[in-house]
Amino acid sequence: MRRAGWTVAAAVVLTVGTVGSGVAAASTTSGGQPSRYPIANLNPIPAGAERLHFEVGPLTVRPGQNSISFTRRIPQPPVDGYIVGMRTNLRRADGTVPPVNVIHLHHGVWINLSSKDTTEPGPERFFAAGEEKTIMALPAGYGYAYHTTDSWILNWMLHNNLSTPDQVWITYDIDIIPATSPAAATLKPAVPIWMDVQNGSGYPVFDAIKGTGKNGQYTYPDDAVDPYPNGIAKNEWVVPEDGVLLTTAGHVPPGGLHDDLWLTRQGATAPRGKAKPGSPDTVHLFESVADYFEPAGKVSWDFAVTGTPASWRPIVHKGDVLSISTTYDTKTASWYESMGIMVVWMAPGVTAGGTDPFRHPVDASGELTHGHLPENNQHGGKRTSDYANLTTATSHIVPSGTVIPIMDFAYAQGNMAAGNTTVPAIHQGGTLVFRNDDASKGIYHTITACAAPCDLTSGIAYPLANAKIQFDSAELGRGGPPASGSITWSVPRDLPPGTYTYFCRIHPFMRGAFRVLPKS
Ligand SMILES: [Cu+2]
Repeated sequence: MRRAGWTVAAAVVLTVGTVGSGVAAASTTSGGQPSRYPIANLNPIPAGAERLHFEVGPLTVRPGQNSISFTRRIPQPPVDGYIVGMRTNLRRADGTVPPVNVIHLHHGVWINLSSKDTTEPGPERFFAAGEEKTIMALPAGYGYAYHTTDSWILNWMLHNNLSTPDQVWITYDIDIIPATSPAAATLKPAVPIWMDVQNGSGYPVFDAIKGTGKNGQYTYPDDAVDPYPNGIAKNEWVVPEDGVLLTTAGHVPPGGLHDDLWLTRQGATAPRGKAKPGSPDTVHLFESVADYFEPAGKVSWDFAVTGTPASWRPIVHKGDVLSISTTYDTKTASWYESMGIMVVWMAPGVTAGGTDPFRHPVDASGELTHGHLPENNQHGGKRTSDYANLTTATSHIVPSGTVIPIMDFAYAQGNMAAGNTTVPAIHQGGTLVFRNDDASKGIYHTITACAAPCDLTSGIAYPLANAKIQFDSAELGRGGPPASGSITWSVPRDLPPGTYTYFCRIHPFMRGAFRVLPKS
């Protein structure tokens, strides 16, 4: 089963014009790894456009917050017009951008309640970014029609990695060509197509577990076992009318390697080397690559994604099926609650100037939407005396089923805090039960295996879910996603003897250990 539909009101057909141009600048990054891709120069404001700055806040971020919220009636442009570019960021009261290892924008989704979404029932999702802070820019000649009567809301998830409260503003800059501008008269309308490997899911995530997939990479949904149990391919959308695609860039969290956009046309044959393996009628349209500046590898938010080059203009036909897949690195670590999203922009009813992707390859390499960001400079992984190496600590044997409370951001037994010298131990076949006693305060914790001794400083690249034997409790808490719905988690009974170190994925400074002893 596939979802189809075109729910946007018929667009006014206007004549083509050129307004500004996207110019690629030389690749420059500060710190970390050099970029393999050119960085799009998106600083110039397109001709005829105005750049408007908006903020939502102050937003109080509770200690350990990792919940999903909505803000209604967010600031909007004061004039009708066409939006041609958009970007987002966070700021504190003093104007600085918070370091990503302290507070990060898990995601922001800008939603227009006055228009229907193209790929899901519900209001229109027209812009989104996570901590990778991808910038959206439409190619010259196209714009997203905006009316002051539109009603916007913001769906946001801010993640406080620390145990202290904080306050931030979500900022967004919009490049808009006012309707009264002569430049507006020549624009063609563009509409957002939300493509998502878990489109329509309340919390659109999946887990990419270390060692799964092929050759150290895991592609969703292709490598997943029964990714869509009710038979709806959530990663697909049937194109309701002819048109051209204009631009896209992907969203992935750390561990993500690339998002891929595909087009299936019944009876067509993709050009040589451009077909999806095993599907000659499915052609590759674009690969949005996560290019890591992170010195520790493909493991942190220190990356940017590539967006389509300015010349990208695939023609799509009514009845074609657009689909998305996303690929993660599973050599190094597990990546829990992962995503694969691409907001694709389309000009409905326009095919002039486009390229038929079944005749000529269109999947040229893209351009990064920005370079290395200074808020990503705290990588972690350095030696510290803050933690005790518990792999050599003495055991204190506890009965199987012993409850270990988690309270005030600490594991009650086996806490890796400096000075602790013992770990709780059970015999093989037994279990320990972790219980999150902070859950009533809306604070979620995890027990996630990390490679022993897991005792280095916290940062965006440390610790990782990189233990030899993987386990993860999910986010212990109630109240809906991302919480698992349970405040307890039991250690798997099949662990072989050894000392196991773990951390909290939400608060990476939280570390602990337990031991499994041979059967007595
Ligand atoms: Cu925690």
